[in-house]
Amino acid sequence: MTPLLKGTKILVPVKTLQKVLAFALVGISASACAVQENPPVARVAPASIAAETPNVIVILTDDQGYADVGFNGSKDIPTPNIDRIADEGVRFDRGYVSFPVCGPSRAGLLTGRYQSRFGYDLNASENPEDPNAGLPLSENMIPAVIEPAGYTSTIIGKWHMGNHPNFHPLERGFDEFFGFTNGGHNYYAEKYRDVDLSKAKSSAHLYQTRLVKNRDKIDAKGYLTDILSDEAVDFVKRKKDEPFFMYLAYNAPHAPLQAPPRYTDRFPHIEDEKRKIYAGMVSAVDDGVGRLLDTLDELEIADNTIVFFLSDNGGPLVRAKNGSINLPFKGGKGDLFEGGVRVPFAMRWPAQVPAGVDYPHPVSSLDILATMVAVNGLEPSTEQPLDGVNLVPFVQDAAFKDMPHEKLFWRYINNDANANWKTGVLIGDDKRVTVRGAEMLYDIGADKEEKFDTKKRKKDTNKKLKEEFENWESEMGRQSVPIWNEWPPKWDGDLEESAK
Ligand SMILES: [Ca+2]
Repeated sequence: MTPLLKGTKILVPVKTLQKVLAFALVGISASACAVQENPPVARVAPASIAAETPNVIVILTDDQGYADVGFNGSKDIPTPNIDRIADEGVRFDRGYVSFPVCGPSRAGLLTGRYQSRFGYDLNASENPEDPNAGLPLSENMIPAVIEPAGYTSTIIGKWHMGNHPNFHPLERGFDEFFGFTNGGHNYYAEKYRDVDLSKAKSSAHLYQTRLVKNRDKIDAKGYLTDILSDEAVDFVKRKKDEPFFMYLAYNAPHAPLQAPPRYTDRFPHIEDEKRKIYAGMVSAVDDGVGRLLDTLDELEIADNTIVFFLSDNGGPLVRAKNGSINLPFKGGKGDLFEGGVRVPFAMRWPAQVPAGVDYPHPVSSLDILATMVAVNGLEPSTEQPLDGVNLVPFVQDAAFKDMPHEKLFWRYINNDANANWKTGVLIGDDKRVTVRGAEMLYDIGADKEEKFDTKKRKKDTNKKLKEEFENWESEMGRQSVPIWNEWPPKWDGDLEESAK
C-alpha cells in the first residue's frame, strides 16, 4: 500500500489495520521468528494512532458566483462561516467544476468521472415516467464506491439525478434522503402542494411538490434553506459515532429569488433588489454552515471530518439570473469561460491538512471522490476509472510543487443538433475554448479575464490543445440522456413568477 500522506503521519484505513494486526497476532502465536520477518507490522503499527476513518461532508451550493464568498473577496455579502472552511483549511483559487450547468456538474461530482463518459452532456429530462432520464444506473455514485470503508451516506437537498423511481437516491447507495428529486424548489414550505411529480404540468408545479424523507412525502414548515440545515445538523448528531458521508446540496441561491426579511434585512447597503434577496439567500446558507460546523465542534468530531464547499456552476448572467457576481471572470452559468466553471471551492480537514492554505493550481470537483477513495485506502475501480486525484498530498506540500491535473476538459452538447456545441481544454495556463465552431485560446495565468485571444500568436499551442481535446473526446460516450426540455410540456421562463 502506498503511503497516502506526506509528513510524519501515515493514514491507514481501519479495516486494513485490523487485517494487519490480525495477521500479526497469528504470527506471534506461531513463532517469534515469524513476527521479526513480518516488516509490515513494524511499519504499520505506529499509525494506529491516526487510523480512523474520516467523516466527509460535501456542501454544494447552486448557481453561486465565484466572487460571492468572503474567502474570494466579497465585501457586500459576508460569509464568515463558509470562510471558516477556507481559513481553517484550503482555499482553492482555481477550483473547477466539470460542467457549467447543474445536472451534468452534479453527475461528474457524484461519480468522480467526466460525465461525458456516460453521455450526460445536458440537464436530463425530469420526466418521472422515463426510465432513461437520469444518471445511468450502470454508473457507481459516491456512496456505493465508499461503502466498503463502512460509511453511512445521506443526501440532503437537491437531487436532480432523475425523477423516475429507478434513480431515487436510495437506489443509488444513499442510506438516507431528505429533499426533492427535481432540479429546483420554492423556498417557502407553506406553498408546497400534494402534487405527484408525474402529474406536474409545468416547472412551477415541480418546484412546489412536497419534500420527501427517504421515500415518503412529508409536511414541512419554514424556509427551505433553514429546513435543510436543520436536517444536516440532525444527521450529524445521529451519526456522530460512525463514519458518515453527507452530501448537503442546497438549492440556494438558485432561482426563484426568495428570502425572508430576517436575512435580507442584513443587507441595507445593497440597493439592487435582486442582489439583496440573493445576498439573503447566501446568508441563510452561511448560517446553516455555521450551525453545522459548530455541531462538529460540540461533538468533538471536527478534527477528523473532511468538509468540502463548492458551487455547482458559475452564477447565471442570463437565464435564471439571480444577482450573482463571477468577477473578475468572463461569462457565467452555461459558459466554458472561467465564469461558468471556476467556482468558490474550499476544503478543511484539521487532522491532516494545515490551515490557511491558498492553493494556486487547478483542481476539480472530480477530485472529491478520488480523495475519499485514496484516504480510505480503497482500490479504485478498473472498470469505471476515476478522473480525479487525491488532493491531500498536494495541499500538504507547502511548496505547491506538483500540479494535481496536467489537463482538464469540458464538453457541452446542446440539444439543438449540436448547433451550440461548446468545448474546453486546459493544459497548464493555456485554455482553448470553442463556441459553435469559433475557437479561442487564452493564457489563464496572465489573463484570467480571458480578454486576449492568443491563438494567432500561439498556433502550435492551439493545435496541440485541439488534438488533446480530440484524444480525450475519443474516450467519451455519445450524448445519451434524454434532454430536459422535452418534459414537462411547458417550461415557465420566469421562475420568480411561476413559483408564486
Ligand atoms: Ca446550478
